[in-house]
Amino acid sequence: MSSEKIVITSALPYANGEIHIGHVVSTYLPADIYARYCRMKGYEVVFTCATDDYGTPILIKAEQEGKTPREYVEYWNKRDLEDFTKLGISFDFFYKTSSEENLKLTQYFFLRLYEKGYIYSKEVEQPYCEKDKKFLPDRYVVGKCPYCGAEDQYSDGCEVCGRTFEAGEILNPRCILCGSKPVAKRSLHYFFKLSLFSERLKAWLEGNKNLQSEVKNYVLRWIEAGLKDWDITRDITWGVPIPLKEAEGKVLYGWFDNHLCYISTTLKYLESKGIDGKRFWNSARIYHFIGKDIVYHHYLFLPAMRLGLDEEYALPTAIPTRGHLLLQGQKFSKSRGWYVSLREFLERFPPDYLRYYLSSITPYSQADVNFDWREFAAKINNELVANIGNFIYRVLSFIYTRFDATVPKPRDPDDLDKELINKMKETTLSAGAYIEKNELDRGLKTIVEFSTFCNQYFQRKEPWKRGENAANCLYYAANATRSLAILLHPYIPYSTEELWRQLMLEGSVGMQRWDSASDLLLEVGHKILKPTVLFKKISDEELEPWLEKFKGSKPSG
Ligand code: B3M
Ligand code: ZN
Repeated sequence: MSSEKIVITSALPYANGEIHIGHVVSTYLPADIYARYCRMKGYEVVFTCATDDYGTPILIKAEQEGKTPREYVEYWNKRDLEDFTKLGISFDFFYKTSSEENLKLTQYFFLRLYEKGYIYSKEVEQPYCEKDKKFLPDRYVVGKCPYCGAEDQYSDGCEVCGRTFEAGEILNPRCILCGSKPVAKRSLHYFFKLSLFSERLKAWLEGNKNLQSEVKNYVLRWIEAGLKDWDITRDITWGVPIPLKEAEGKVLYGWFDNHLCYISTTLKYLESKGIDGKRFWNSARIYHFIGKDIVYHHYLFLPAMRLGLDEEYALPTAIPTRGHLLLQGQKFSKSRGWYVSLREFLERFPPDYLRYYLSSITPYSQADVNFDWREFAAKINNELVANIGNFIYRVLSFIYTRFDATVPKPRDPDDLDKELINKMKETTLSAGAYIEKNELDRGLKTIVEFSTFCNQYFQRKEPWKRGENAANCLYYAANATRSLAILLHPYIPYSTEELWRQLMLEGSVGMQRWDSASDLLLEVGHKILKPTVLFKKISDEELEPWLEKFKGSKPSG
């Protein structure tokens, strides 16, 4: 048994609207597959997440709904966890950035960085609405992007060209509350000297062999181009208060505290188990799973802040970064209705169908992934139903009806049996190696190929002709179904638990050792239940409403 320690986090969803299937693809599903796999390897795993509760968009929404921001974020915190749980995302702990623990850790980081001279203050001009009598940070102001000219952009960044900018850079600004033109008013702001970290960040990026090189290279180019200091102040009340007398009424920018929540949440969980959280953190492999839109924050701000505290809290081992999900070749857009919420999806299809399809089409890269309804149905029908499900059902029903529900006693293995045993061992090793490297799609492909081989094995053994072949075939094939339950578990946990139950094996499949998938542990004489099919075909009628809703798609660019 390995005593390796693993911390896994996935990017924190804003407590501001429901989770959709686009969020799942880059962040939550890959992190969950990785976490489940690591647990089965016998590693000590902590898998955490939280809602990202602060920020002006949330404050604005809460104001519009007549709720306090705390009430507002509590609602979404609960909703998000429900949705994730339905999808089988196995967080050990799901918490929030607005926790007491995160407040303490964030203020601690702020003060340490401030003492060391990594944070300085200066007066800056901020947009202020004279009618509403308040400062208007970020999304309180809309206008024209100074870089690409797109209209109706928020003052902190442009959704069209992807650039981020400072307050005051936006053209033709107006207040979102009343539409009037803001005036400039002076305010004391605190800045993090990101520029001071260029060399250390470069050394860390270049020295860390686990980071994806394509991401690393463009982050290195940003450093070459020169890093700007980072305004970490907001003149609002919803956020972590800046712990200085002269900063009363000011809070920290959400991107200062949110990634610290990875640490505060993980430590809180560990400490609730009586474990020294900081020690665990600093001796673990640490993975932060993210989507490519937040690379800047995770590859620059996050490591710089930890470097600023001389790695009192260790830097990540890797930051697995994946692309966005397109829907029928187009970008998700809630306002245009080009969007499927996770909840809505799971009302129609089993969670494992989404997990299976997305896992099979999502590479370990920045490439965007396309959700296509017909391809979704085809994958489920041809692979999950006709390949994996077919093999399992054939084997179990054969044993149930012809062998009195009992695993038969084989003779010495023939060449074909030996080939199956070898394939089982090879697949366990190679699928595991792929998952370990985060190449989850390749891991799955290897397992599906094993299942294809199993079908051919069954076909070639022709157990229905009885003879000596039958007992060997069913003994080895039954063991192959056990292996498949283990190997597929990280990807499709619900169906593999059901298979485990039908196999009348003890405990849960999630508690088994990954490596045991290469062993013949289903014993002669073992009884099984009457099998039922694990996967049902998606019919044209089920698909129709979705094709109708998302028709007229342009081919993806
Ligand atoms: N709340 C979500 C996003 O920008 C943001 C992630 C925080 S991770 C520390 O997609
Ligand atoms: Zn106004």
